[in-house]
Amino acid sequence: MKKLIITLTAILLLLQGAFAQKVLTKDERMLWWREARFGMFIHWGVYSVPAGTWDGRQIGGIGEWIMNRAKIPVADYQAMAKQFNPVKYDPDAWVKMAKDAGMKYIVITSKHHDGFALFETKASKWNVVDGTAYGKDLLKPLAAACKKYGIRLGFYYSQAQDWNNPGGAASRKVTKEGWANPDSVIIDAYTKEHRGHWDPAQEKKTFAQYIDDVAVPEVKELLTNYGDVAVLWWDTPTDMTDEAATKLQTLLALQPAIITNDRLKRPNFAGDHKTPEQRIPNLADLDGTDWETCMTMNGTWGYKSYDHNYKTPETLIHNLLDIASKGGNFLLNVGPTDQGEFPPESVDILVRIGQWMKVNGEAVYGTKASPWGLFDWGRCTKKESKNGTTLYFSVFNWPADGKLSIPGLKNGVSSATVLATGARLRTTGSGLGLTIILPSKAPDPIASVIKVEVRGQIENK
Ligand code: H79
Repeated sequence: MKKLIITLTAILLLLQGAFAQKVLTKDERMLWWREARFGMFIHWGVYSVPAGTWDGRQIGGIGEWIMNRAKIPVADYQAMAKQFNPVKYDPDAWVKMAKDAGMKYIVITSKHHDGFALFETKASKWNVVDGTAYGKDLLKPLAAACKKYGIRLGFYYSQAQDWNNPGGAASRKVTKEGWANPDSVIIDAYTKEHRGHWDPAQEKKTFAQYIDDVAVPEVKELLTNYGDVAVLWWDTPTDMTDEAATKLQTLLALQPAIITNDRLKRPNFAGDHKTPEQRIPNLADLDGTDWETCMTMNGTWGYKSYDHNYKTPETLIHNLLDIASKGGNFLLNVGPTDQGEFPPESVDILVRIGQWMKVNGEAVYGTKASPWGLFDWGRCTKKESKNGTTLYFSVFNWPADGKLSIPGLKNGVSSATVLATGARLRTTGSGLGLTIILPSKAPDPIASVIKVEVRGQIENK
């Protein structure tokens, strides 16, 4: 009897093991992501110390590029890590702000192009534990807070560009304005002959050595030491080879449910989703591939003390609805300070978006693209069930005549309501489409959602 129980237990354990090993399909892995629709990008690192100013000059462009744009020597840049001491870092508060804004996932720069690791690593001394007064892993407590609040956590990792770990790549792009450094001509000639590098310290190893010594072991640590990793967000495949990309891609097996983007290397490594940056694609550009627009709230990803050029909550909510109506995700950035705080403008924006999402989030989460594309008065999303279709019409511009017309909607209507209040609305149908009779005043100054339940599927698409 005892033997039988032991044998049965062993078989059960084996079966369980077999199930855990089951390879997930892409649809299975993408399920939560396609429902989430809204996430937070966080760009944080040593660049938040200079915060856009080097040597008394305000350096143009995006803040996390300051080392490259100002051609800061490796030793000088690394010295700034000593001042990176985010004593006000409160990961619990960060995650709560994301959650209250209606975001379902967070992607944080575990390492940006400056190569600085926000986590404990054995592969390089250039990390928060070994290089700063703060001396603690920043991702561990963030992972714990995400778990607590039910927010998925993903890691951005700059796999190719790395301006501090020797051998890492450096973009060779020259901006229209030229290099920010006054000695631009000399430096430009130097960088051209040195794979974009501007300091001999960057060239003590080959790119292949950098991949083996830093990128591969660090990604392995990220995928091993922080629990479930929802997303691996690669960026800028400068100098990447198929060999290097394969090594990194193989590591993803450590997280069977992980989702990855299209920036590991081009071509041949498409990943799961496309990543339009700072723009929302036109309907004509979409080909059925999953996609996510990443965007800044102001003009920079990494914190710049003097960039107060923030988009309005209205613009950002309209962006989210535009994106959802086209079937994409919105990854909206926050660039915390070197103290570990979200800029106050970002906090205000998140709160305002959260107020809207609390009332109207149903029009975003788990929805699919509009069957009709765009309307001049706003955007549409839809949900399909066995017997019918729910349509969400987010009205940006309230019609002066109090009539919302949806040409081409010929299905029978079960109900039409104001999502925020539940107030029932009258509709009139014709062979051409549906007209919804609206209240005289818009219920929401930013976007008012009209929820319409119709019978059957939408036929014209
Ligand atoms: O992490 C954020 C950016 O730092 C990164 N991707 C997002 C998510 C990014 N890397 N490269 N780019 C974006 C585009 C490259 C822009 C460049 Fe430039 C033009 C590099 C050099 C010229 C902008 C202007 C950066 C420096 C000057």
